[in-house]
Amino acid sequence: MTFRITFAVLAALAAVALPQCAVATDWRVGDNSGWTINEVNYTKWAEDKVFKVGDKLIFSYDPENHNVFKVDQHDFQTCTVPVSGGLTTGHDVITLATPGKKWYICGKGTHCSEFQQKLVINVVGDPLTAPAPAPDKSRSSRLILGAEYLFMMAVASVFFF
Ligand SMILES: *[C@@H]1O[C@H](CO)[C@@H](O)[C@H](O)[C@H]1NC(C)=O
Ligand SMILES: [Cu+2]
Repeated sequence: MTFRITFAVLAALAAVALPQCAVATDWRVGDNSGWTINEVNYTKWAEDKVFKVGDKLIFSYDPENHNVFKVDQHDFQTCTVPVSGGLTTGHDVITLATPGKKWYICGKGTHCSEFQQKLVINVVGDPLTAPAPAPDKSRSSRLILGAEYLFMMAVASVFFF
């Protein structure tokens, strides 16, 4: 009886805690098309995805024709290519280290301005390993409180049943 109750509480705890420590995801930007023009709407590509701290973005492309610049919101909107700092290997792997919005553009020709070869994503923090971004604060703390409550229940059940 004791063990059964303890197990049930621990299982409930795991169910609450596990989704928050989900494994990191590797995102191939544009899926099979990769990072290119005339094939992928990158706004649409990113729309239904949840990017988390620790995930990786993989830009796969022909380095003769494309490259990747991480830019700020203004340069993203105006398609302003920085003078340096571009990624040019054709297989650029970027680890998403911090929560918040990230902007990327192609710096070749008019790929950004005329072909919308640009990607903006929002990276969400893992509340158990990284400080949560401000907009998520109330939601994250409620999840943590829920997990802590269940943990206390689990500990209590070990001692009292
Ligand atoms: C790309 O997709 C977004 C979101 O679905 C849409 O608003 C936008 O008009 C599309 N862009 C083009 C160039 O089709
Ligand atoms: Cu390009």
